Amino acid sequence: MKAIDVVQLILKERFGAKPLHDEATAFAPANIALCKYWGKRDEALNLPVTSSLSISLNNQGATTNIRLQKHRDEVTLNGELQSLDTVFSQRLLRFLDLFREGCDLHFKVDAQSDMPVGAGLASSACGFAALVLALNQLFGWGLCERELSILARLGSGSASRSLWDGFVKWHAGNRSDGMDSFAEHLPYEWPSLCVGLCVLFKQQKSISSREAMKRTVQTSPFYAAWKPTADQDLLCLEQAIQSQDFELLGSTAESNALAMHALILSSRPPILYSQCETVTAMHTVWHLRAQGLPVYFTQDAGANLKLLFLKDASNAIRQAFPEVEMIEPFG
Ligand code: 2P0
Repeated sequence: MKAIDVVQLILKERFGAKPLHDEATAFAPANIALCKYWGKRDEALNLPVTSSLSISLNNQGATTNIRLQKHRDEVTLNGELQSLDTVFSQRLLRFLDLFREGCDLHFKVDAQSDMPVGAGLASSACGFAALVLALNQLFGWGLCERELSILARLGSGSASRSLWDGFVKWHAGNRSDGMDSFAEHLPYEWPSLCVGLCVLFKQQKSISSREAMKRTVQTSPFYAAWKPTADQDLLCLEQAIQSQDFELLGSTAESNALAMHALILSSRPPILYSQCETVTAMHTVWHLRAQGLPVYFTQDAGANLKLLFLKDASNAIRQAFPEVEMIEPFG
């Protein structure tokens, strides 16, 4: 099945209809996975091998404005006009093509991202989620959250989780059309929980998560261990969230991230997202923990770390990581 078939299934008679408005704007928060999505069972539809669970970063994310244009597409990122043949523009335009099949429609897309793009800081997730929300307004589709999550997934898997604040679970599903692979908000608040963004490296990563994911699935001798590990971690995280057990949350998220990076490193040829600064920061976290401070980290497809801690620990975290950007997901 192709992405456009899924779009037709969701839009039904609205497929191919003209937009209701000339422009629309939407915001979507960035999300950080505590149980990671790593590996697809269907690359065209971004269907995952495992379910995953994330926390959204409140008001940090992407704001996307989309407006109709007369003659040609235009893309700007943080106010800068992008050439249409960059990877960024191509991915975005290919996604827009799903919604203008057979119509002579052109768009101007202005994407504003609070997160550095391509640095393993969840920029594509919030970018595609904001775009889908903006398209829903522009065309006046009136889609429900589940349908929006499925459409966002077609742009980028992790975007399916960026439509809500707080904790979000993406169900892997098992249907080949992916209609059971969508995310949903988990109704739990945890006001004292903090996420610290440790931006150690802003440069674009050398290999995209899409490529790295594919290589891991195809070549890591350990990939078979990933599904049972992620399934178990997901159960622990859900239990930790329900009972507000911070040690269980932090230790599970950290181990899950390290297991994902171990898989990635064992790909052939190998991929290592960490830089020296990443490893130093990991040792600092472990040292703080050995001294009794409850702090954990998670790491996505890049060199940066995200710290997990409770508000009481903020001062100690600030001393150890002066540059950290602190976010209160429920603040
Ligand atoms: C996640 N990541 O769960 C994992 C952990 C990065 C590390 O989802 O190919 O940009 O667009 O579906 O969503 C990053 O991969 O990949 C990602 P595609 P995506 O957040």
